[in-house]
Amino acid sequence: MSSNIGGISEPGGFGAPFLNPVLPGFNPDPSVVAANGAYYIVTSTFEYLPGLPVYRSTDFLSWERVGNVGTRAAQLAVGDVPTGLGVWAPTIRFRNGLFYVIVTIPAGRGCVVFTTSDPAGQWSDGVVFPDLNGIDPDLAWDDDGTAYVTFSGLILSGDDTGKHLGIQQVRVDLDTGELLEEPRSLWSGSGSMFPEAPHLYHRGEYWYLVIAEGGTERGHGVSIARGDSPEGPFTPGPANPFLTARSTIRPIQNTGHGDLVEGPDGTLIVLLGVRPGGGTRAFSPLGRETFVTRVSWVDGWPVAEPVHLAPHSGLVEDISFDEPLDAGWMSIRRYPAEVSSLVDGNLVLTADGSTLDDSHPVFVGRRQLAVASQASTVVDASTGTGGLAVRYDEQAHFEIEATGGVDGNHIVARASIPSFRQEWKAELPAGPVTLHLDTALPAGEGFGPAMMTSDYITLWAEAGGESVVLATVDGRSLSAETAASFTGRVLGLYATAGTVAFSSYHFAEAAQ
Ligand code: 6LW
Repeated sequence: MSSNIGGISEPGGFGAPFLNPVLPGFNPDPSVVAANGAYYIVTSTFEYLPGLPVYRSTDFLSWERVGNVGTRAAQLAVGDVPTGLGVWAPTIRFRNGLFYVIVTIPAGRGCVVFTTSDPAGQWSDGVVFPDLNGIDPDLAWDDDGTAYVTFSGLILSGDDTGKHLGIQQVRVDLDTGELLEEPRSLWSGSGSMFPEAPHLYHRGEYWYLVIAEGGTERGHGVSIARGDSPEGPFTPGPANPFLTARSTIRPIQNTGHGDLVEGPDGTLIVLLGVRPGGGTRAFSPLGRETFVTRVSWVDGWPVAEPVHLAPHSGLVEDISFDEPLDAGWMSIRRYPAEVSSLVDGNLVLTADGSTLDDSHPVFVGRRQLAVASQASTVVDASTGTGGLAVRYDEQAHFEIEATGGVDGNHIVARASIPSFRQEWKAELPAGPVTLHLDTALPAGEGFGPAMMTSDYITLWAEAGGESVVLATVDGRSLSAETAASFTGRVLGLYATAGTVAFSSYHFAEAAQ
């Protein structure tokens, strides 16, 4: 068997441990559904476009990115959303031949449901629920076909903005976006903060309400209650949270935001987690990723196995620009096609006055898939300035760039974090430049400042037979815990002056 994420393959085998993360790199808030002989997962994308990637598998081991829900600007309308807002926490479901994705876009369209009969194809324009004030919507139907949206009552607009009403539920008309009653409060967990990410399932004789609580950081966990009807009342499970990594030594932390599914050989829970690194295990460079673990049922209650770490190895992406960009390329608040063009086997970016410090940079990127990695690109910067960056957001990004000229290439490496910036400069001969951005775990053993970080990022360049290392920078500031913009690391190509042409993008996992 093989694992395949946007063209990345490696051998593996189904069983414990799984290949985990299932979806490496920036893939938070996963939701999963089994339909038509396959499994589908969608994840959050915030201000990145195209939005809401759809991943497909038939065996839960080999995953392929088959498309995105948000392929047209008006669907997600994140063109002006503040960083960290945008597309939050989708739920994917299937009923009567139709796939549904319901999602919240805070500071945007609010709660929206999209449908399609082909999850790899085009999704609908979306029906908005203007009166639904909350996040993390779930969709379920009772046996009569009544549609229920169960959601986390974090108030997003009006005088009570920021107040949390716990888990709420409302019957809805999916065709019009109308609420058919006043939202009602449901069981909201065992008392930890931020009850969220509810999912409602009919299984056997019970309706089960699964929620996340404890917040999406180290306290995260998954709790459960059950009742005789989708509206409750719900009786809490005997051991909540039934899944959490809090206060444990486990390599995957923050496990929560789970969605249950019947897998190839038993129940699974798909969830988010992080891989903290460094001496105090404080920094998670890739952000929140998608993991899976097994669930068994004891007396009608789920018991979850710890989430095992079984990472992909040898991940490689070797991309030339002879073919249309695949769905793994993303831009910020704009689509890749709005900021780039493909000309004679090159990805061409034309600067528009913005830089990586701006909300709308000329940037086309892909998820960083492994903590230790080597990324590179070959660029012709003879008519502009462009480079290779790793970013969390407009305040947290490291990059290496070239500005060409007849006398040679001026190379700049830059590290920007909130309130601080440093630059390093070098000169290389004229001609095409290879820009490199390598990430490596701290080398050596023991305890001390050098071992406290998650990784080190080395920025270097080659041209005309010469190479120069400009800087090795501590990577902890580009982590989920420090950037805190809800996203993850995205590696990408950008332009800040004139026009630049990239002829390749290469990413390879490095030995740790
Ligand atoms: C998501 C919610 C959360 O909607 O973060 O802190 C939001 N909790 O479950 C964005 O991922």
